[in-house]
Amino acid sequence: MIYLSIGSNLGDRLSFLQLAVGLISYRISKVKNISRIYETPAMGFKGNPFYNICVEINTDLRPKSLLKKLLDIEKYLGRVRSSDRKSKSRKIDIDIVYYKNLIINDKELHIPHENMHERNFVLYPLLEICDKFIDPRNGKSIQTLLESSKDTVIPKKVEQKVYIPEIKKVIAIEGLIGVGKTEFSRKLSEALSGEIILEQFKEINLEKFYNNPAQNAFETEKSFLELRLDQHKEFKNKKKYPQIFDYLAHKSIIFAKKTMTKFEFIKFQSDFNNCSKFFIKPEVVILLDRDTKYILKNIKKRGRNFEKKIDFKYLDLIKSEYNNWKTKTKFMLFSLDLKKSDFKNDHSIFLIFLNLFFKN
Ligand code: PH2
Ligand code: MG
Ligand code: MG
Repeated sequence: MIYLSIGSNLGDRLSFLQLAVGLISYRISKVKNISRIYETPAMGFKGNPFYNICVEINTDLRPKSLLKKLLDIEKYLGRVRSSDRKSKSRKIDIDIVYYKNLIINDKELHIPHENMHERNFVLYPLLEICDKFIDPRNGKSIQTLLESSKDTVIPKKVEQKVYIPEIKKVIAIEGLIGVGKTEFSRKLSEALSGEIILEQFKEINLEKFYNNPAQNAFETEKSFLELRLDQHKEFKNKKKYPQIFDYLAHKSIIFAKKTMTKFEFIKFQSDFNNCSKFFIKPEVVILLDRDTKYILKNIKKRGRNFEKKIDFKYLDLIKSEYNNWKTKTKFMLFSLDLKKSDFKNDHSIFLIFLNLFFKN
C-alpha cells in the first residue's frame, strides 16, 4: 500500500487531477483506489482554494525512484519550481503520504509525509480509501489521526469526480492523410512513456500511386500490407507497453475499397484476410478528425514531393470511406476533433486531448 496526496490550485484544477491520475496509472502503476475530491482554502500561503484527492497505488519502485517519476509528472503538467522553498500556487502537486510501513527521514524525502496528520485536506480523502491502514510512526489509524487533528478547516466534498482510466496496452492512431497521426502518436507516447511504432513507407511507391491511382492502387496497397505485416510480427514479441501505432493495419481495406477496381478489391481483401491474424489488435483506435480543406492546406505546406498530386477530391473520397467504416467497425473507437489546434507546439492543447482520453 502506497498512498499519494494530489493537489491543484491553479488553472483547471479538475483536469490537472485527472491528468495526474492518468499519467500515474500509465507511467507507474494503475491507481487502485481513489477518493472523492475535497476543496479547501490554501493552507499556509495566499492563493486560490485547492482541489485535493488521495490515491492508492502499488509498485516495486523504491521510494526515491517513485519520487523521481512523480516529479517528472509534475513537470510534464507544467509545474514550475522556484529556488526559494516558499509555497506557491501550483497546477499540480503530488506527495507520497505513506510508502507501506517505511519511515524515511532525509533531506529530499520524508515518509510518512511530515505534516499529513495536521492537514485535513490530506486526512479527509485518505480516510475514504485506507480505513485499515496504521501509521508506522505511532500505530494510529487514519480515523484516530483525524479525531486528534488540530486543523479546524472542514474540507468540502466536490460533486465532480476523477476517474481511473482503463489501461490500454495497444493504441492505434488513425485518420485521414495529413490529419496529424504521427505527431499525435509522438506526443501520446511521450505522455504515456510508451513505445511508438511508425508506419514505414516507400516514397517511390506512393509517388507512383498518386501519379496514377487507378493503375497502381493494387501494387501500392500490397507493398504497404507487407511492410505492416513485418512490423507487426516484429512487435508482437516486444514487451514495452503501451504500444502506440500511428496507423491501423486495417486501413489497407479502407483505401483499397475506394482506389481499386471491384475485381482487384476482391483479390486484395482475400489476401488481407489471410494475414490479418498476424496483426496486433489495438484495444482502442484514436480516430483524429479535422476539416478536409484545412488538412489539404497542411499537406501542401509540408511540401513532400511525392504528395504533390493529392487534391481535395481524393481526400474527400478517402474521408467518405473513413466515415462509412466508422459506423461499422468492431474496433473500439475514440474520436477526437482536432479542429485547427496546434497540439504539437502548444502543450496545453495536447493536455486537453489527453484529459479527454483518460476520462473516456
Ligand atoms: N499544499 C501545500 C500547502 N497548502 N493547502 C491546501 N488546501 N491543499 C494543499 O494541497 C496544500 C496546501 C504544500 O504542498
Ligand atoms: Mg504538498
Ligand atoms: Mg510536493
